[in-house]
Amino acid sequence: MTKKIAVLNGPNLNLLGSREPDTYGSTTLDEIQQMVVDQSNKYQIDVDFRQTNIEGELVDWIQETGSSCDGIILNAAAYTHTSIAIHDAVAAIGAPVIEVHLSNVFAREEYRHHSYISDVAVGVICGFGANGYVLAVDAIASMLRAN
Ligand code: CA2
Repeated sequence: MTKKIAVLNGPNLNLLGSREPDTYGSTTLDEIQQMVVDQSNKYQIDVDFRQTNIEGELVDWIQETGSSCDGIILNAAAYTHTSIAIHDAVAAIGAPVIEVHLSNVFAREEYRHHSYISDVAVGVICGFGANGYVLAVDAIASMLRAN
């Protein structure tokens, strides 16, 4: 049966490709979406790809896709380091969540070293740029195959 994943992106990730290429690379979010869709097609996985700058909307989407999808790839961006609401939403759903960051947050400012998501995610991928999303698709596909 065809599986479905959601890829949820948080604040300012819509700016990818336009600024801060040294930190986040030059790939746009639309290009990342295409990379995710191409990789997911290899596993016959459908993709629901979204971005929002609004914390509550991200919480709503985690709740919604947590029941409509088989897994979630989540880059909550700056909310990763601040949001107990997103922690609680991830903890509340049944679907597995893979946390992704383009940059290696541990090689950056101290305030980026703590994540409210990591302890409720199945795993974390960070520091591989846009390719991290593709690696996350591989990880989720292998998890879903095992189920
Ligand atoms: O490395 C990541 O993927 C982050 O989640 C990106 C967040 C940052 O707050 C996290 O610590 C790590 C920031 C996303 C902002 O994206 C921009 C892209 C281009 C220009 C400016 C911001």
